[in-house]
Amino acid sequence: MERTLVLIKPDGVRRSIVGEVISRIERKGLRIVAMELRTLDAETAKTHYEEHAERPFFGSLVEFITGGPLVALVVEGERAVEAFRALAGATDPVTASPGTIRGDFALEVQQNIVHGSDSTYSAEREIKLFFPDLG
Ligand code: RTP
Ligand code: MG
Repeated sequence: MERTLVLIKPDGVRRSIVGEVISRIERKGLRIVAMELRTLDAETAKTHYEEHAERPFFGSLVEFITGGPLVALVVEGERAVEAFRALAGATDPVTASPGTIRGDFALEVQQNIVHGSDSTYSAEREIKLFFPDLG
C-alpha cells in the first residue's frame, strides 16, 4: 500500500479549512495513518524543500511555510501519491481546476493550501523527515 506526505500549509490552517481538506482526503477513500499540528523550524523547512534551494522564491517559501502552524499527515491508499496530487490540483491555483483543493480555495501560487509528495521516492524521504518514528 502506497503512502504520501500531505501538508496543510499555514495558509490553510489560518483560514480554518483543515477539516475541509481532511474531509476530501477521507471521502476519496484514502486513510490517515499519522497527523500532527506543528510549526516548522527553518532547517526542517529547507530540508523539506531542498529541491528548490536555488530558486528565486526559496527564501520567501521557507518564510511562508515556517510562518505559522501547519498540519502534517501521512496518507495511505492505492496510488496515494498520484491520488492526492489529483485532489490538490495544479501548483498555480489560478489554473488549478475547480473541484480541486487549490482550484477551490486559493489564488496565489505560494499560498496554495496543501503540499503532496510528487513521487514515491519523495514520499519516503519526506515521511522520514516529518515522522521519523513511523514504522
Ligand atoms: P508542493 O511541493 O508544495 O506540493 O507544490 P508543487 O509540487 O505543486 O509545486 P513545487 O514546484 O514543488 O513548488 C513548491 C511550492 O513552492 C511555492 N512556489 N512558489 N513564487 C513562485 O513562483 C512559486 N512557485 C512555487 C508553492 O507554495 C509551491 O507549492
Ligand atoms: Mg513539490
